[in-house]
Amino acid sequence: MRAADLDVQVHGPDGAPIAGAVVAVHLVGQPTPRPRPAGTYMIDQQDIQFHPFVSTVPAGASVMFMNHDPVRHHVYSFSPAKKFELKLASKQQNQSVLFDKAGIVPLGCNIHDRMIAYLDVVDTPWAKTADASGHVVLHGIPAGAVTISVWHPYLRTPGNSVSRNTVLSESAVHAERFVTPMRTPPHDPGSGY
Ligand SMILES: [Cu+2]
Repeated sequence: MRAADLDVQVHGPDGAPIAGAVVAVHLVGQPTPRPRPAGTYMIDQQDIQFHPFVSTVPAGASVMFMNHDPVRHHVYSFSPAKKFELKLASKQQNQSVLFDKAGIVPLGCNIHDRMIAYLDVVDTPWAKTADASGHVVLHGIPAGAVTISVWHPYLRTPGNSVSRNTVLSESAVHAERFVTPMRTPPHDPGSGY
């Protein structure tokens, strides 16, 4: 199959990179294949924060929750994509949760109100969380028409998301730039942001 690479840069109107933005690609005119979970997906809890602030995981992935704090946490989500709660004793590790349905899963802690994180459970093999420079590279996308979507909890857009269609040509690196307004975070999301 002829494939293309996609290079996406996400930043605000002031030029500041939007770290943690989730970039996802769906095929247009043909079904997007289901993602296959591979490797280990982890959300750490340290210094009374989740790390990372935004995670991208394929539907069907098991995510390991780890607690490095000397206190306990009580992780929960009310998301339609996954309702769960998890009691983690201090320094407790290796409790995993299966995320089998695509959607945004906000995470909170019943004990620490300021602990907030997000999981974007995606239904495509081509999705990734932007690095500190707001940058994502996705490899091996079939050439042709695609929809590129960008999601971040603080985007000031409907659904906290923006998307556009484009056509990827084979063997070239296709570059896209998204400039999108952000709202002020309700609190300091911490160093995992
Ligand atoms: Cu907690």
